[in-house]
Amino acid sequence: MEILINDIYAAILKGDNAQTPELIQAALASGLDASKILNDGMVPAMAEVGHLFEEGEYFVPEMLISARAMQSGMSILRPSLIEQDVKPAGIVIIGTVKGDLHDIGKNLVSMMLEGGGFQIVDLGTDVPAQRFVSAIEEYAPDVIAMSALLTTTMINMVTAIDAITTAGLRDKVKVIIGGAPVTYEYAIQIGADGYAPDASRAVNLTRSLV
Ligand code: B1M
Repeated sequence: MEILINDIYAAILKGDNAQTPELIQAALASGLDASKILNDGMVPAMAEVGHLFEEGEYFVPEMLISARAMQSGMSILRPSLIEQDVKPAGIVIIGTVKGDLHDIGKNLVSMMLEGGGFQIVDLGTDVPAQRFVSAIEEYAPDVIAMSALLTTTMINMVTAIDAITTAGLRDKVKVIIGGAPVTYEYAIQIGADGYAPDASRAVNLTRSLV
C-alpha cells in the first residue's frame, strides 16, 4: 500500500502524466482510501513541487508539468472523493480581470491550488466585476483570486473589489491578487487581503487566509 502512495508522490513530482492516473487507478482498485491517496500522496507531492520552485530547483515548465500530472490524477480520483464526501480545503474562485486575456499564469495558480486540496471555480479571462459578485453569491467561496498581466487592466481589480463591497459581500470573502505587474504594495493600496508573486506562494497565502 505504502509503495503505491510513494509511487504516486514520485510520479507527480516528476510530472509523469501517463503513470500518475494509472497508479491512482491501481491504488483505488487495491482498496486504498481516496482521501489517503490525496492527502498522503498527491498534496505533499505538489507541496514539494512548490518548495522546489521557491528554492529555484524547479522552474515554471516543471511546475506546469507536475500540475498537469496532478490534474490527470484528480480526474480519476474526483468521483471517489465526491462519493466519500471528502471536503475540500476551501473554495477558491479565480479569474483574470476584465480586459485581460492572459491565462497561463492564472491557470498555473489554479492547478497548484487544486493540488493544495482546494476546490476551484475558474471564471476564465476578461472577467467583469459583476461576474465575480454573482460567483460569490452562487458558490460562497472562501477566497477570490484575481490575476492581471497588463498595467492597463490592474485597475479592474479595484473595480471588482468595489463591486464586491457594494454588493455587501466584502466581509464574506478574502481577496488575493497576483500577476506580473502586481505588487504587495498595490494589494495594500487597493484593499486586497493578500498578494502572491507566483503560483506556489499563492497556495501558501490561500492556506494562511482560510
Ligand atoms: Co501579452 N503582454 N499581450 N500576450 N504577454 C505581456 C504581459 C507583456 C509584459 C509583454 C511585453 O510587452 N513585454 C505586455 C504587458 C505590458 C504591460 O502591461 N506593462 C503584454 C502586452 C502588451 C499584450 C498585448 C496588449 C499585446 C498587443 O496586442 N499589443 C495583448 C493584450 C491582450 C489582452 O489581454 N487584452 C497581449 C496578448 C498576449 C497573447 C494573447 C499573445 C499571449 C497570452 C496567451 C495566454 O495567456 N493564453 C501573451 C503572452 C503569452 C505574454 C507574455 C509573453 C507571457 C505571459 C505568460 O504567460 N507568462 C508576457 C511577457 C512576459 O511575461 N514575459 C506578455 C508565464 C506565466 C506563467 O507567468 O502570467 O506572470 P505569469 O504568472 C505568474 C505570476 O505572475 C503569478 O503566478 C504565475 C506563475 O508563477 N500570478 C499570480 C499570475 N496570476 C496570479 C494570481 C495570483 C497569484 C499569482 O493570485 C490571485
